[in-house]
Amino acid sequence: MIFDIITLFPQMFSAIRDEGVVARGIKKSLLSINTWQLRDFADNKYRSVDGAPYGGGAGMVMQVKPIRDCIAKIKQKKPQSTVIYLSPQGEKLTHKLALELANLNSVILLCGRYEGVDERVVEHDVDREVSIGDYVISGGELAAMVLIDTVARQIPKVLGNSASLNDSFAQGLLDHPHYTRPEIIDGQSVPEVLLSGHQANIDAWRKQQALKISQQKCPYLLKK
Ligand code: 4H3
Repeated sequence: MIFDIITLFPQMFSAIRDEGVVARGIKKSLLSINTWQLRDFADNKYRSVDGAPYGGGAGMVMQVKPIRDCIAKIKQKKPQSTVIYLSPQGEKLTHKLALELANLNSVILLCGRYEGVDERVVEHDVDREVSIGDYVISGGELAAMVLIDTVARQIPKVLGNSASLNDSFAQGLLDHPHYTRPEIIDGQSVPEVLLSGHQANIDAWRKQQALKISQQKCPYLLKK
């Protein structure tokens, strides 16, 4: 899977490119991350890509032309690419959406800054708008990285031992609690069942814990 990212801050993506699960996926040639500096598509010597909003008000708006030209350039080689704009107006990023996006071969992630992009980009150039939650962040880059990480985990072989099948959300639930050595610390002990060696009982306990925690913290997960 290829991610082409349109951004004013390409360096930010070193955070996922250099370390962790995404970095491993890149090393195994299962995914790649290409960044495109939007300023390279500016048509003025100041490399400016924004303008004041029609109608007045605070902040700046990202102009259509540089974005459209950058998308066209990427699509020369990958005409089938799906263009995703990260914004609070988007469809909520969930495990289900991550599974769906993991089937795509090439994705263009458009990262906004300032007040966002000119609406005509959303109308004409964007295939899908995706949101990581009901809050505003200062740029689309962090949202794009969240999307890449969660989608990458669902691509077969990116996780060492196909652990994505173990993702709690693969069951549509929150995770059960985890424990490791030592057996007792500061008077706190590990639940007996986990030391029993009886795998069926352990599995049943974990399932029951996952259900209980999901019911308490995210009851809407159980309504599905
Ligand atoms: C995504 C992007 C929140 C989300 C974002 C989200 C800056 C979008 C700018 C950028 C626009 C103004 N905030 N919830 N911020 O996924 O381009 O919103």
